[in-house]
Amino acid sequence: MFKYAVVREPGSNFCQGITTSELGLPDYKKALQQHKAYCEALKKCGLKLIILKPEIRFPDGEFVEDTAVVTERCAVITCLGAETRRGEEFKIKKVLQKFKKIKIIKPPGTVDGGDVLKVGNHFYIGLSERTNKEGANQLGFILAKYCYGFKIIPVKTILHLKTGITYIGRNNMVAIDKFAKNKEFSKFNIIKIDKSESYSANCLLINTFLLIPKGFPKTKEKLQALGYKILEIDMSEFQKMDGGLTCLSILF
Ligand code: CIR
Repeated sequence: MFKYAVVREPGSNFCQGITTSELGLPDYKKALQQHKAYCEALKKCGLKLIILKPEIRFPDGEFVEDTAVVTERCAVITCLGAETRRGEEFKIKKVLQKFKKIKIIKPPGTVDGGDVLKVGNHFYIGLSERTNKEGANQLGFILAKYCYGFKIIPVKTILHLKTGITYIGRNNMVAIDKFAKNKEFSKFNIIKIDKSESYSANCLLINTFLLIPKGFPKTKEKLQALGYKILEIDMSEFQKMDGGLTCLSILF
């Protein structure tokens, strides 16, 4: 069970963050409302929130997930793959060190938390444009020291591993076609996401609730049929900046 979530409000210049999406400029007011609704959903799941203020020098700062990998036994502060985002992790480290033993990914290693998929005591680490081999290995060795297993998974064509696949408990993975076919994940029940709804492969299980992005009816129907208690969250403004549900919080 998770008890805490670290989140950061989006700053007024968050539309200056990195994006590859062609969905247009996000609306700041709407993003703030959506962020508030996201925080309310986390509270509904029983979490205590640690809410950080935006820092203007980090327009991508609300995507806190990328800055740390938190486990039961330690927290690993990452070295972000995008140079413009380096430094976002300072405040996160200050918060996490009150709760966890801290380990650090060192350059030239880079890791984004969005590439790290935890399933119980095992971690899948995506090798992407943001997470390099050196970073993935550093993270793997740290995790192994704490008795976790890990496996490195190549990620191409999408931003992060969890952009395309997330674990939602009960041996269920929600995945886009590319990962649904990957034999590394063949031991899971795969809920395959329709091509037209690929953004909804990023779901977030928090205790007894499953958060899914709003506006993806095919995914919703499949997950409802499996008996999940679903909270639908409007993510339109964060989607425009390539962010998904998992990106907006660090849970532990
Ligand atoms: C970036 O490109 O770094 C941000 N605009 C989006 C980061 C999304 N984070 C995530 O998927 N974990």
